[in-house]
Amino acid sequence: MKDFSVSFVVDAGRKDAVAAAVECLREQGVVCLRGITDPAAMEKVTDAVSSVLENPAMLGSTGYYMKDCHKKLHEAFLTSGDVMPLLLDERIIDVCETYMGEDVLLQEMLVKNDLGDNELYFPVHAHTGSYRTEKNPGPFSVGIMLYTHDTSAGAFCYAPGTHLWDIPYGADPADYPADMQEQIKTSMQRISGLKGDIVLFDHRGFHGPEQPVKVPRIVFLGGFHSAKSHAYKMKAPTAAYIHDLARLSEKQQRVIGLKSTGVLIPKEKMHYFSFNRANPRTYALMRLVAETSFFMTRGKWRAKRIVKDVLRQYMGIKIKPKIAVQEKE
Ligand SMILES: O=C(O)CCC(=O)C(=O)O
Repeated sequence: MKDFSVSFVVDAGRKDAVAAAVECLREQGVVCLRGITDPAAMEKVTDAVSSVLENPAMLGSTGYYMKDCHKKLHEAFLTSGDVMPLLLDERIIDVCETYMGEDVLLQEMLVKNDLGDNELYFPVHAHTGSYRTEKNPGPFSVGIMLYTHDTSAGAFCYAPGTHLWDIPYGADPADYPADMQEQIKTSMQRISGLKGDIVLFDHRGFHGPEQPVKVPRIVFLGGFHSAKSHAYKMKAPTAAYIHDLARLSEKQQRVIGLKSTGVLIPKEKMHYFSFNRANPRTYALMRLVAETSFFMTRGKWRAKRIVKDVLRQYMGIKIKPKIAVQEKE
């Protein structure tokens, strides 16, 4: 895949960074804000991400989610308290709100670790804003991606200018006339980036990760949608820790949903909570293993209790029950 040939990087240190980013979004449909993330906060975030990606979340243990064999996922804001200020930087909000010309609300935000298994599982697409309650022409949501490491192979790709078509034939390039398909193919370019870069993109333009590739990649991925055209609702329930919300400004709290009127889809319909639906046999097997293990452990407890009762009743030996660590706290 060829790298983006036109200028799409805006230095966040520029005085006119917001205006320049909005201009780039209008023209290309995509922009990369460089130098916007605090390097020390980025370090803390990447350490937290590495730790969360070490083990699967099972029966309440912390760790990653996996609905298919290609990628690990996790809720962005539960990864580290430093994530929210980075992804809800007021300059990012200003770019999105100026571009869309109205207030925005968080759509979703997750960590995605594509494993680099050399398969094409997330083909090029555009978003149609199907969750909208009010459909008007023009932008309805802006995607956001934070690169957690320098990224080239497997980076996000975008076909500049295709956002201006306003998705006349839907999400799938295959449904477009041949000349438009050709244009999507030839204009598609890779947004190689550096650790800490924030990429914003109009969801109506054709995009997707570079695939197939053999290298893994970890990004924060999500979006902001127009509040009005989604009835001031967020896309889905989004988890965050209360003490982290306290660090946010009023504007950030509004965008993260503290003044939203609800959600458009329930939690169990969210893709990263769909392991049981996507893998029913594996889920049934893992459930059987867990439940059998707990059943056997209950048997062990019972046997121990019987022995203790016998010792107490017939030999007068009393064994004090142990207090678990958490119960002492
Ligand atoms: O993972 C990527 O690079 C692309 C993400 C994407 O296509 C999307 O959020 O719709």
